[in-house]
Amino acid sequence: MKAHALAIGIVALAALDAGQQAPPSAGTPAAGPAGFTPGPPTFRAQEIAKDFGVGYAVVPGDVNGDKKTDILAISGTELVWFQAPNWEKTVILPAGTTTADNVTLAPHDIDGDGRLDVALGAGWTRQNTGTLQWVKQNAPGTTPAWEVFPISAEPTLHRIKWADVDGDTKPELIVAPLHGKGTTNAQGPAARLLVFKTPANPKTDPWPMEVAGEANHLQHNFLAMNIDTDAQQELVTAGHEGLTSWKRAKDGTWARTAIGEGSPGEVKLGRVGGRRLLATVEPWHGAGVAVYAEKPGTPLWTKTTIETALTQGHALGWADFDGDGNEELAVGWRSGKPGVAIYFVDRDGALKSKMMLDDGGMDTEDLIVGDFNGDGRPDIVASGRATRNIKIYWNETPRTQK
Ligand SMILES: [Ca+2]
Ligand SMILES: [Ca+2]
Ligand SMILES: [Ca+2]
Ligand SMILES: [Ca+2]
Repeated sequence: MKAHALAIGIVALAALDAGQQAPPSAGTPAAGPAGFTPGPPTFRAQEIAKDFGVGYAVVPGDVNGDKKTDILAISGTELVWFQAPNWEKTVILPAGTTTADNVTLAPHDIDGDGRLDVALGAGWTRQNTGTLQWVKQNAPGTTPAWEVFPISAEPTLHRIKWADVDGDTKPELIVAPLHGKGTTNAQGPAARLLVFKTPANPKTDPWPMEVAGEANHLQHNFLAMNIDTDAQQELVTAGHEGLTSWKRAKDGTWARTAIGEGSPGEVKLGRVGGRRLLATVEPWHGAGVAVYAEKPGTPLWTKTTIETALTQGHALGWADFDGDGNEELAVGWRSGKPGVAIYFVDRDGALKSKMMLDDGGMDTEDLIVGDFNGDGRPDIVASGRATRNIKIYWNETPRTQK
């Protein structure tokens, strides 16, 4: 029975992908990663947006407060949301509202009125711009439904996230530009890492800002996690200098520690066999995927390379897709023959197997994991660059394990 269900799942995915157009750049497809084996997780793809433009980022969030997790997304020009469970699209900010391109977003109820707001980074494609603003969701029936308020500006602003780095239970807005100010052709000073505190009146008050540090080049992404046992979160940046953790002391000074060697460009936290693993794309926009295993007693996590043949690896996400209690790693890449695949590793970070999820139909710019239909099985949402689409990959793995 199980093998039969698995075969149907693979056929369904293959049929869906057959209808996809090849990305415009495809002539002779570049050789891609090899060595894929079937399942066991089964997925059904649903395309919720076509002709979306460059799908720079997707994030989860309950926009309308009905306890169902919706999906927010940005193209270069628009901020939109897709409402669960039917994924109807609503434009929050139409083209022309922000300085093109939108590049990063982080939902949070910024003014504490119970309605989800959105912090948004834009100005990506213009020289020496980089704008930071928040988008307030007004009460239902109000015109306008959403309003934009500026926060700050930083050249090459690239990734933002909310994290509680001082342990006061209220998250700060963390901002990571890709480069330092004045960088040209990737040559220049290190990029800053910035922390903004939400003021009492975020519509009118200035947002207090702290510089956590200025040490990374090609600071492509970061995450927040609690590395130790205190209340506050630490930051882990992925950049040319490797994986670096950042910890704030009570006096507002920051200490940084190298925790992973290499030159990674993305980073996501997973757990296998009770051990924490950090996955990266390496190098920045590169062909490789590495997994770093936490090693008690030493700051440096142990690195294992599990993939070397991607074209422009760009997005990662960990979840327990097969229900065995260990997380697997979803990986998305772009250009050449793009795609999404799932990698199975052991608790040391060594590759056990990998399965293709989308072979050519998703030029992956961003990817998130989460349970988007409340059935207890983690799904995957990805947004495309050349394919200009957004897909949900519904996890339909039979619940026979665990
Ligand atoms: Ca909702
Ligand atoms: Ca709000
Ligand atoms: Ca698993
Ligand atoms: Ca699900």
